Amino acid sequence: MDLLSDLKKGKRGAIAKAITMIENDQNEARNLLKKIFKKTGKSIVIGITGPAGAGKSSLINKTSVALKKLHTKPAVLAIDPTSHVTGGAILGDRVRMSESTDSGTYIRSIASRGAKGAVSRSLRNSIRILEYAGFNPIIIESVGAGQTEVEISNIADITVVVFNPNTGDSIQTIKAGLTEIGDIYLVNKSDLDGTNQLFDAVRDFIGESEKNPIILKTSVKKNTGIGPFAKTLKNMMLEKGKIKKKKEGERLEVELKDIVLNNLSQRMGELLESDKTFSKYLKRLLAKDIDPFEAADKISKSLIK
Ligand SMILES: Nc1nc2c(ncn2[C@@H]2O[C@H](COP(=O)(O)OP(=O)(O)OP(=O)(O)O)[C@@H](O)[C@H]2O)c(=O)[nH]1
Ligand SMILES: [Mg+2]
Repeated sequence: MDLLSDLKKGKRGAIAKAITMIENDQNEARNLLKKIFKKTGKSIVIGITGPAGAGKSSLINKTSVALKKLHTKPAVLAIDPTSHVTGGAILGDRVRMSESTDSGTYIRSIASRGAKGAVSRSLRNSIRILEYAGFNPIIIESVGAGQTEVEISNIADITVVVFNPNTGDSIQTIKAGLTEIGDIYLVNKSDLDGTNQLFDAVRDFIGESEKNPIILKTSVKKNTGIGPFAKTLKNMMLEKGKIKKKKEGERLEVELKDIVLNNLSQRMGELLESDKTFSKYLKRLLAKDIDPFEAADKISKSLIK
């Protein structure tokens, strides 16, 4: 099977296989990325974040159908906050997203656990796979903020924050700084009481934001507000497309630093295993002859000469 040409054709099996490769960080994944990298960096990434249960998956389900009607080809990556062992969240998301899958949207959960940086890495590269397979926009669902390792707003071109009326959660998250990141704020479950109060509260809180974000009311249950939300996204995609190149440049710089630091840290770890200075100061540390900070300073200085 020619994975590359199947990917290019947008074949689901090929996409699934490629993302699995990337998650498992195999050498094959690196080879694949080498081949597709040139063709990536243009699709718009939409991050949808908000408290657990805010209705992110349900919204994405309906919105992707609406986005398809607006002649875009959306794909979805859900960052699974739970362990892959239980599978609970994945199954839940699959069920809630069944409509969008039927309409041809590609949906996939990716694991949120693993070594530091691993989530960002698999997210960035899964986005590249989906882009190569012809998808645009690529929608990322993540529970926000501070709960996932990934700061979704660093990866997304458009960040959408979802709130619900009558939950202490929403006001808490507003206060906790989610108001800094959004390009769009959704008061979802607008079929419930307290919608107008929350809408006003969000408007007041984001009043000073430089981004001048858009606030919308949506109800998945009543199927209201989804059309306007999709249209807003489509317009914003065009707008953000113009500054995509600059953004992509900034992100590549961050990514390159991440990878170099990661490589160095790994190499240094290996060096320490057999380093004489390390064992010398470790002994002195164990004898309480020196404190950990001083010992670390001495070792670091001897390593970086
Ligand atoms: N009343 C009402 N319920 C909604 C609405 N949207 C979603 N729900 C319900 O809210 C619950 C959570 O919805 P999800 O779409 O799973 O929310 P989520 O934000 O993806 O949840 P996590 O991925 O677990 O963080 C489900 O029972 C939905 O049916 C809405 O507009 N109105
Ligand atoms: Mg969800």
